[in-house]
Amino acid sequence: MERWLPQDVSSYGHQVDGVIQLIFWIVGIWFVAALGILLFFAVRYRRSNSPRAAYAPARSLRSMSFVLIPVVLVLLFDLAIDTASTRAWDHIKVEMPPAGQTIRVIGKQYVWDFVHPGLDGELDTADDIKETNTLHVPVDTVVRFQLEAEDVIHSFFVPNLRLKQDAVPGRSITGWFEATREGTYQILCAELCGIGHTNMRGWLQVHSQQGYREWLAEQSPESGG
Ligand SMILES: [Cu+2]
Repeated sequence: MERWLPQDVSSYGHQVDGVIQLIFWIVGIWFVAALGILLFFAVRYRRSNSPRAAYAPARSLRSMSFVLIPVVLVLLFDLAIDTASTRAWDHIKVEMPPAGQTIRVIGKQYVWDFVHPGLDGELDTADDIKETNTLHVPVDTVVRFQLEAEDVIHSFFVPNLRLKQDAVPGRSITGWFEATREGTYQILCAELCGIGHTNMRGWLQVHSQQGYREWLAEQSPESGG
């Protein structure tokens, strides 16, 4: 199943994938079972082989159990999914690990603007580095983002990070991720935001720690570049 999903380069990606797999197997097995039972009954109780169907009200516990048992089963499987997904949700959305880096992501029709802190590590200072459609981060570092939208609702989607978060005008939404592998990964907008929505794409560039420092130095005016 791992092969069907984009490569996981996120510290919490395995938790998201775990929930997807759990749901896939529970739903998949019951889907096949339900179709099998339907087919079996259709053949077993076909018209040429059976008396005419009659309406039978469920007065005994035994006849009610045909509904009650499936209800309990659905509830139990639902609780299993809830338990697994709550654990992932708490880790990803509630607990906020200390940030090694804070960036700002601004969605607007039809580009992503990324604001990186400069060498001082602080946003909203003179050495901030603004790039359109390319986000630079160091590997194995908790990156906290402040997500904003300039015009309409967008959604910051990085499939390889298992990250998708709506960007809402007038709000600054905080989240985090930690990329575990160097490379270049696609960033998409996952909220239909207008005529150019499908072209609203960017790239996440995950550098080595050393490579990120070099990139930062290159961008800084003091470096003489
Ligand atoms: Cu968009």
